[in-house]
Amino acid sequence: MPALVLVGAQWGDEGKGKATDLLGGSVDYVVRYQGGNNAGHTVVIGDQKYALHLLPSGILSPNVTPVIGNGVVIDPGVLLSELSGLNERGIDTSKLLISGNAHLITPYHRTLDKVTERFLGKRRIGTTGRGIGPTYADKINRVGIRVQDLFDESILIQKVEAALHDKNQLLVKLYNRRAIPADLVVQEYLGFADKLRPFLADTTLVLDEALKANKVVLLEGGQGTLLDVDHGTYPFVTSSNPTAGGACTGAGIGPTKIDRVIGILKAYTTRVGSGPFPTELLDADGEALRRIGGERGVTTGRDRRCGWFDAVIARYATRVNGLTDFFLTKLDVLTGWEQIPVCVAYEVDGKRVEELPYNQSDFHHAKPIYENLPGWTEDISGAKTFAELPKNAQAYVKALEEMSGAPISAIGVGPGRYETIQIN
Ligand code: 2SA
Ligand code: GDP
Ligand code: MG
Repeated sequence: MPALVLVGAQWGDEGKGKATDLLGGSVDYVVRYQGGNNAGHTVVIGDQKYALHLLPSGILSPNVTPVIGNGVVIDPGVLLSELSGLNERGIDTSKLLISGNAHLITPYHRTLDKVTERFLGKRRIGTTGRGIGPTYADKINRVGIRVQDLFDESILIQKVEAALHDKNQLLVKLYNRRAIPADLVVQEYLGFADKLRPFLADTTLVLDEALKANKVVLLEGGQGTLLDVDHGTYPFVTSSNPTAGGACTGAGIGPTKIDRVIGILKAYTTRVGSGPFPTELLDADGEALRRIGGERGVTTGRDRRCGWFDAVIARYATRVNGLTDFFLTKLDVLTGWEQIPVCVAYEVDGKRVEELPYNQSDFHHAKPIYENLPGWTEDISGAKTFAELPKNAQAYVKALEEMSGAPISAIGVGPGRYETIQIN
């Protein structure tokens, strides 16, 4: 079996960490291909809960080789503390491989992220403040620092000086902040070199050899489809490509190697940060979803905005990712509602539209058109098969499947590794 991709079908936090962990027993490599420590992927194994930010969720499966691909942006201090945190809990992280081509987040990227958000005021993106956008901007602008630069002091000095040349002007003159001395950054980053050296690898070559040897490679996305810089709700997006196409560039694998793309889909919708969200609930139902679903940012602790399921978005995710199937998550959170509204289409300027409007203003004005589906009251967290679900829960899943354009192959009924119904 070749490679498979796991991608968030909404605005992130659909439960990708749990899904990756669940597949961990049947895959050989798990690769993060974009994003950085803005991600927060939760895995619950027995009574242990892990929050992973930079490391692929497969790091918790002993048989898996975890890989940080070239498309990821790495904050080395955060990476090392995440590694030592796992080591202290008895997790072996020695198999980790890191691409020498991945870009590094530096203190000036973090500072720029924060000051630009402050400057934007009400128009801010609501970033995680981890320096993600400025680091990707430098990558595209060809002034980024890569992992491999840590191993050549003179190159590192040149690159940091070049990168800081205009940034310090900006910081001092526009944002009224102190300049960041290049030598301090260089000294700090040279200190990371020896600690990262054991993990350094030509990851695209490693993955190619693995695929040739019939190993299974899982490409794990961060964030979600609607946060994609090309296909999301721009500018309220992250600065990378979580969609399936990004998996190819971010891991260095050709599209012909991928035969399955799984969309992780929450049974309702959430979003963190600013930007349009047609089914958002600003009432007691939204509050209840947040409370029951534990909808709080894993990285920043921010409350997540909550709303009903949006089939327009799910159909869009099927289209732009070429999804083969969905894992539907958090169905248990909907237990207890008498009626569950589901957005089947939007009304834009008095007209019914079935597909996500590509025009930003249209999407901002889109009003959800709801259909009410009957709810259920039985506790479903112990259900092991589809047949064990109450009839109305079965009908809810079937309706979502029909509207979303791809089959649902697994259903999450709780946060634990095995609280999942597999559908063949
Ligand atoms: P950034 O920091 O530049 O990537 O922010 C840009 C937008 O992307 C959103 N974003 C996220 N949305 C959902 N979950 C994310 N990870 C954390 C989590 C979020 C947290 O798992 O809970 O802890 O707040 C994530 N990362 C980035 C972000 O909210 C902006 O809208
Ligand atoms: P990710 O970023 O997509 O990995 O998702 P997060 O970890 O940010 O958020 C998902 C949250 O939902 C985590 O707290 C998970 O433990 C939890 N979770 C995942 N699947 C399920 C499920 O089926 N039911 C419930 N109740 N919680 C779930
Ligand atoms: Mg998350």
